[in-house]
Amino acid sequence: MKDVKKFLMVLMAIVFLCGVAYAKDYEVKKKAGDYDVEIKIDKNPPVVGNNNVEIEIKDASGKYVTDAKVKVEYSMPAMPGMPAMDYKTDAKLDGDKYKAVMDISMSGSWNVVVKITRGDKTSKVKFSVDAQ
Ligand SMILES: [Cu+2]
Repeated sequence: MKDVKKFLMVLMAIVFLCGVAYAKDYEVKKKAGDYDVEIKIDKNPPVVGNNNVEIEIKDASGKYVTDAKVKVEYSMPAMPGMPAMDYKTDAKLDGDKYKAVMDISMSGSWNVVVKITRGDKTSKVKFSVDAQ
């Protein structure tokens, strides 16, 4: 009986810890040209529907970049019975970070490109998400 109790407590602890880890934002940290870019999506994994995206861009000296034009492009290649899907949205500056909403129309693998334009130079961060 004691062992069962212990087992249940351990099980609950594991479930709780997994829940905490699961609830965390989906995060991507990458370098794009001279920038350190950190992207957070408020759903992990990203979902069909609206996903809030927060983009933090720092220059080589660690300062926030707040004068860039930031775009989020997300696409899914064509598959049987489905044409290619391509979406674009502008991320808007909010404080030190850029914010956008990705409205994902179907589950599966999506390619995401964050384009950062400053002057005549564009840097890109590419990653993919598996929307549920
Ligand atoms: Cu598809």
